[in-house]
Amino acid sequence: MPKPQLTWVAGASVAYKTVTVRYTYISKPLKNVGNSNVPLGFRAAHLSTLGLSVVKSASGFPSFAIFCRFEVDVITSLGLTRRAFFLSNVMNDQSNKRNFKRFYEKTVVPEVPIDVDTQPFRHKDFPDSGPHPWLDRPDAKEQIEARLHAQELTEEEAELCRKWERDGYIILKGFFSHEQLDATWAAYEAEIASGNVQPPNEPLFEGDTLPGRVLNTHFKVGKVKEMLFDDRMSGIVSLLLGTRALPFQTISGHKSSEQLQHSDSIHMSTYPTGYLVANWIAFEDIHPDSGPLVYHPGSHKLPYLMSDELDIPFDVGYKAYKSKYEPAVQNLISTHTLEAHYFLPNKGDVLLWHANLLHGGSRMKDPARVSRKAVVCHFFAEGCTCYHDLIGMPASVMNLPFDTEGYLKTNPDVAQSGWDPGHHYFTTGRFEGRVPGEFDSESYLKAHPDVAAAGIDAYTHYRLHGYKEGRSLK
Ligand SMILES: O=C(O)CCC(=O)C(=O)O
Ligand SMILES: [Fe+2]
Repeated sequence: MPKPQLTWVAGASVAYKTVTVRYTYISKPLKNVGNSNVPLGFRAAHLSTLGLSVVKSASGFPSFAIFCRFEVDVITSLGLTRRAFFLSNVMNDQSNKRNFKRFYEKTVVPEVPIDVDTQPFRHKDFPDSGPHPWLDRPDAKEQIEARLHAQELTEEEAELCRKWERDGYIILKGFFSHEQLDATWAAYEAEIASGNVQPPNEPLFEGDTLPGRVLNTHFKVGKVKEMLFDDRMSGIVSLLLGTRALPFQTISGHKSSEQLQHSDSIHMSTYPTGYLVANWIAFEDIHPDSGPLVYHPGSHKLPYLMSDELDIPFDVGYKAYKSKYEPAVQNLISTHTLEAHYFLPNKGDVLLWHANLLHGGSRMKDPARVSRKAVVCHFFAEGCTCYHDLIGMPASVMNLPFDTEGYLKTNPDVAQSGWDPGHHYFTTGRFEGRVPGEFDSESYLKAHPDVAAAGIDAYTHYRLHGYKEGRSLK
């Protein structure tokens, strides 16, 4: 048998993107035996050792394995390099893929399952269930070290995890390039100029002409969407959550929100609790007088303060939020003497905060220095039930069936009340047996032949059973 020789024909580095590494067995050219797509990037690699092993398989025939030890510089999600080794059986293409699957590439599986079709979307109505995010568990510190030791984390990643566990936030310096930020902001302003994006007029002082903050501009501005779906950022959010990140919402703004401190979990909530991460991306150097983001390190370890505890009914949501929730948070800050930090980033820096970290937009101090250009992205974890505790509604990512027009048509009392139809249905209507649209017996029976076969009246069936079973209307 000729001495096996291997060369690797590999990749020019494509920073931060998946690259393909190909290595070919040249003494006997086979197919392209190793062709592995790795999630991050290789910068350089060399083959260091090679071994041939012959093992007897269960069938009695020998099977061959050619082992190579590759040394590679892996570009991590932060753009840092780490020397890694992997032992690869080049006869088995799949093994490389397995080697590079990160531990957080999975979704949340709640310990107590719920029926999302009948579940009210209030924190108090969900079971008290895990799993908790890995960095919120009592053994988080040990887990970080164990994963570092097992080379599942780089030292840089471990340091981010340690800080997240301790302080509930991290800052990434110079994460986005000035070119990307300028192009994104120009695209955002172009949509404003054309009238496609209409910022609310929210003057915060006399003579304030800056546009108000806009929700979900990523639906209209492709470049904002690119930032929400940025691969490197998703990698970091996933690392912090311990599961795949689900990009959810963006808020773009020219100035401070002047919003009092809060935890995002009352606005953007998850079951199980705690699977939210937000990032705040600075589009310019932020001046201390412009009303910078204020946050309280360590406050993420306080118990989650949700609507039920303050007796906030969903139908008075924001009124009670102002009169009960915000004072309660101010109270927490003074009782626990929580230190206030102000985020004074340079353009391109990003601050990421934990689901329960208290933060807000501080007051502007100087009308001549109010520009504070930023985009905030909010991420959930895949697999959670995502909702808005304050208003008792599912989050749009839940994609539950609801037909606004049909609901208004069949529920004239709702139409007359002026209540938002979706809000009425999800918080009240469905518990009164109302249906999420226009009910048509014929299409219901067609969609559910078992109901037709049983000879039960379609509408009666839906109200008594179908809705609880999550059956579709048609
Ligand atoms: O930028 C601010 O002023 C506050 C942002 C905030 O609280 C959020 O987006 O969750
Ligand atoms: Fe917030």
